[in-house]
Amino acid sequence: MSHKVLIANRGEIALRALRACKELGLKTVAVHSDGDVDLKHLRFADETVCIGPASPLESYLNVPSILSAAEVTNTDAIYPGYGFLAEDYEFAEQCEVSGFKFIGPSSKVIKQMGDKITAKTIAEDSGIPTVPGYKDALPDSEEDLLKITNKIGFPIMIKATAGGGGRGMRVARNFKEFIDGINITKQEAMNAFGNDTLYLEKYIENPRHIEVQVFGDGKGEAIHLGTRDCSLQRRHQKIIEEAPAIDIDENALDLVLNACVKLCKKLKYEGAGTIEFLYKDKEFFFIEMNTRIQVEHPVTEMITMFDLVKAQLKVALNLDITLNQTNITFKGHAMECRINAEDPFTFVPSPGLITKMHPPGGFGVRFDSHIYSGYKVPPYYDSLLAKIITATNKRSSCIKRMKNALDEFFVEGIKTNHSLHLLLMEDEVFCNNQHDINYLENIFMKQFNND
Ligand code: MV4
Repeated sequence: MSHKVLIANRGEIALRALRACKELGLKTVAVHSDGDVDLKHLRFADETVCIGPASPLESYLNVPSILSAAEVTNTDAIYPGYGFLAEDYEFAEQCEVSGFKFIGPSSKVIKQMGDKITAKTIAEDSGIPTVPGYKDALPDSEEDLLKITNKIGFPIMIKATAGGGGRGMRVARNFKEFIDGINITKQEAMNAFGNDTLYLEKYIENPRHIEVQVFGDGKGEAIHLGTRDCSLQRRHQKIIEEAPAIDIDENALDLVLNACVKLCKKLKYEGAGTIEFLYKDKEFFFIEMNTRIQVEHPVTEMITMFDLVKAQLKVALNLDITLNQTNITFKGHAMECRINAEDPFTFVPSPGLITKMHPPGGFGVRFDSHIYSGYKVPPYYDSLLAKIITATNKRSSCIKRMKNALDEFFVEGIKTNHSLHLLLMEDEVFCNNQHDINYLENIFMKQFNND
């Protein structure tokens, strides 16, 4: 039986998925917007379909248009990638109803994890450590609220259950800020998500962001593929990621990895998933689960040689695959630098024509990118241009290899954050792995403030 996969995404991840499809002998349909006719992967797809105008709402987020493209091409399965519709449970549901396999977990699981209180409860039921807090309906009286805040202790983070990824949350450092914060966050959550249910957590100050890659076969078998450290970020946009996370307490890690696998087995989780944690003082605290492939998946692939995207396709299409934890081994260290089309110091997007560019190469260098000399970066989408991934036997040499890769890489015609990455590879705090989630924004970037 031959299969046809529609890739409902763009840019580097669409190319990544297309390459995996071709390796598995799958037919491919690449969809694109009017503003994306020059995307690299379109040239290698069996078929291409235009799904609408450049505006993402009218194309990559346009469910009827994508389903029509699937219909006319006689598609079997839809690959969502990350962003756009990847974690939209209604899209997953509509794919199934229309007779197309959604490549990912069931719409039910996507929906459960999309509700952060439900996700936290599911995590706790599998023995995953979570942040102490309060997730019942909040009382109205200040007296009852005071009892709750006294129990948790300030600082407290107020979070919307429909939020996530940094949206719908606020820190309160005293009771006045707390009362105001409840009201504001409720308002914002109602406006943004149409759901104003809140929950509370102790605010963890300056933690690291560690995540666990999981993978399930949808039938109750599941494995983990270790950790990633994604602490180097700005405004919830990761800049550098690495695998494995290092300097982690072994006992705490062992417990968390086993609990993550238990959760996936219990949910009969299908495909790739990421369980996110805050890590502080040798303790892990669950924050949320992402039910999609992530941008940073290559660093895990480079230390395990487990092809996550091929595995996603295999599980979804019922191709031969057996998941066995003992077959997963970890070797060396991998690091990823996200190259964005933006000013390196103001972070203002910089779309436009790439007049000239040269990719890095060599032993242990991976370049996941859709760009080429003459490609025009459209202004409508995420500014990710390329992921440079280096893999070696240990972190220090990984950084050296990344420096070389960055030196070789150049893009002319538009601004990129290339020079920021070069500075970070020389930064003492980063090189000593002493950074946390606030380091880049609160400390590192301050040296460039001239006001
Ligand atoms: C937190 C936290 C501190 N304490 N929860 C941000 C995104 C969402 N996934 C949850 N987030 C946070 N939750 C408690 N109880 C700090 C953050 C946070 C953060 C987490 C991971 C990576 C980057 C971050 C940047 C700012 C805040």
